[in-house]
Amino acid sequence: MKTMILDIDGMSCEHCVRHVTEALDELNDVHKVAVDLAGNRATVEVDDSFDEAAASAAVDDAGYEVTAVRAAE
Ligand SMILES: [Cu+2]
Repeated sequence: MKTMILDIDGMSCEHCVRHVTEALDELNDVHKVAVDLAGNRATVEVDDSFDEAAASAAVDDAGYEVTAVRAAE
């Protein structure tokens, strides 16, 4: 397990937070999701085999844009 941070554009309210949370929760390699609306990011606990491209695609499909993915410090 590791913790990653996804910077996300396009979230404006709790409705958006729920959509992004659900999109990430559906991924098999994602175990915990915490979306920070004010910070425009999601912190996720994931398997070591985490597929960044698949996670970005899932968020994009929900109507938002992942602008960066990085390991949490
Ligand atoms: Cu919204």
